[in-house]
Amino acid sequence: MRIMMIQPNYHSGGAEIAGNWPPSWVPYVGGALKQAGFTDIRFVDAMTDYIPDDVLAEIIAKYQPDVVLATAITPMIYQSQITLKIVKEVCPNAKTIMGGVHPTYMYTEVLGEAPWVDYIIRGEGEEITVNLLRAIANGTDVSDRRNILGIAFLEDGQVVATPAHPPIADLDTLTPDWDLLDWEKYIYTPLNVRVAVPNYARGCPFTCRFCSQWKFWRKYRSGSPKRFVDEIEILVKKHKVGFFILADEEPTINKPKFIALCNELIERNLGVYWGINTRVTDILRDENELPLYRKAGLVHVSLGTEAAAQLKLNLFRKETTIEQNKRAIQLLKQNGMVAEAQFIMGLENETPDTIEQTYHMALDWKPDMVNWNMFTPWPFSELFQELGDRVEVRDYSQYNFVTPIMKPNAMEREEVLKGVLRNYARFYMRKTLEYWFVKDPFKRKYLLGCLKAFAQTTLNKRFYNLKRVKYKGLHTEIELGFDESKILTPEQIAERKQQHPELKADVDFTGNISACGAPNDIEVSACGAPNDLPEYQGEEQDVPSMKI
Ligand code: B12
Ligand code: SF4
Repeated sequence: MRIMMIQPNYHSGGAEIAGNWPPSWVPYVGGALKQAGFTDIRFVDAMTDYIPDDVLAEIIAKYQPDVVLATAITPMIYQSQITLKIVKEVCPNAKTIMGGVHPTYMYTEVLGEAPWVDYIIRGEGEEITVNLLRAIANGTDVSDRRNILGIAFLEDGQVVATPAHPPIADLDTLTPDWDLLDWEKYIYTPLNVRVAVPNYARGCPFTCRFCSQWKFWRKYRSGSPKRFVDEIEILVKKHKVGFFILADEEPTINKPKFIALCNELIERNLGVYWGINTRVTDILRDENELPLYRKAGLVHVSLGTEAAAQLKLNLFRKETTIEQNKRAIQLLKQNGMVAEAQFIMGLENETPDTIEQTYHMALDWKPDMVNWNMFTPWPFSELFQELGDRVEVRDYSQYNFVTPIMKPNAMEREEVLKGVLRNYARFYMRKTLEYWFVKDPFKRKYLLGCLKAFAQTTLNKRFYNLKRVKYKGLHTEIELGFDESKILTPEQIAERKQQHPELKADVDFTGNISACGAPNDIEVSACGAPNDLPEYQGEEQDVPSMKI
């Protein structure tokens, strides 16, 4: 069976400006397929290679795949739908499969808009995809699909979603196939080395209301440090990777294990540098271990310092304080790491003053880098349940952290964007000088490399999608470019909610049939498959249990 995996050609000009990034779902899902005996797999990275649709059509037609897999985060969803439409046009018999965070929750909407998608994989992809492809290979997928956990599809015009597949019990059973990626093209600009995005832990034991990742993985798990470092060794020795970013939401929560991971890296002395996203509280907790982390090659820590005001922190249920943020940044810097702070902008209470405050807070905290991300109301986040009635912009292609989706009460969206761009300009103008005087030569080189990435992508207007900003003398005009047909009036929002309740996100993974086709209102389905979700609790001993 010929399998093609496609990363859709979507760009937004945020985090991707630091280089060309390999999509990790490909080695992880592709590796599981290979392990199960599906060896004829080809990957097309239409994103990194900026492959236009007509060229993609030619590539697909030439390969004649039997099955095509495409991913979709929220802003990529339309391009992912288009990608699979092209597949059906050029290879009508090929089965089209979509996975990733957006279709996992929004399968009803996706299948309604893109009925050419044969299957949606809901949640963690490895085991479900193998089960589905086995059925496709045997020719039994249509007859047996109601028994395959974790998928959604259209049947006689109706959306059918099976209950969730259990989370993968042991992450050490994952078999990522790094050979599927063409490593020459994945370069991290700051260090000019090959970059990888391996996955050590999945899930998050916290419950920030604007985020949906903690729900996506459903249970916090991490692999064994030794097994994980085996993968890093392959990446470094075989594929010449010089830098990696952990794909994890929360890699540090299990401190003894994280220390073991660092010790393993130190022992193997692979000469690789790496970065993580983590929580401020973990950095404060690990103050004494930070030298060890740095010795293990951890050079870049991005902190979820999301909101600049305590009010916002409380709204986000982030459970941290402004003082803690400042202290964590200091600690990282004292230990020779690059400290990156994140702000979330554009909430309903944003004003020109609060935007200005974030700039001054950035100066006060003195992080090496700052990102001002636009608040993005994922339609499957808890916060959306409150805000949904006021989210008129439903053009998901702009749900990308660089576009103000919400209109604050006291400002226009364009003003928010201008304010944020002004903060970036002022902050990095200062840093341009400062970076040259950083004492640690490695950190200096790294930061100047970051500056290069900023400069390059500002010039070619990829950074923050600057194409939208037109300077006319002293006047700046911004064209946000929303698809007008996807901007709803309050009446349309109310009508949609009432007449199409099924379009709501299915965040509980319950699906709408039981595994064997029995009705969903009995506790355990006839074949014994549970209808409810597995317990939401930390698997590992020192992980706090979920607060929902
Ligand atoms: C690495 C990363 C990136 C890299 C992307 C590398 C790449 N080429 O894909 C970079 C830095 C470029 C990036 C950019 C952006 N990112 Co990003 N990124 C991540 C991060 C940190 C890890 C993703 C990852 O690799 N996970 C590990 C893999 C194994 O998991 P996975 O991709 O989810 O895949 C699993 C399942 O989803 C499923 N699956 C996924 N796809 C498919 C497809 C099929 C067919 C199947 C069967 C299964 C399947 O199976 C996989 C294995 O279980 C996540 C946050 C996180 N911790 O997950 C954010 C995240 C994915 N990013 C996000 C966003 C919004 C963006 C940007 C829009 C932000 C911006 N403006 O910069 C851009 C978009 C870039 C683009 N052009 O599309 C959001 C998406 C949220 C959402 N609701 O959609 C996330 C979740 C972060 C967040 N805070 O919410 N990102
Ligand atoms: S700490 Fe909060 S924002 Fe980060 S992954 Fe966990 S729930 Fe999401």
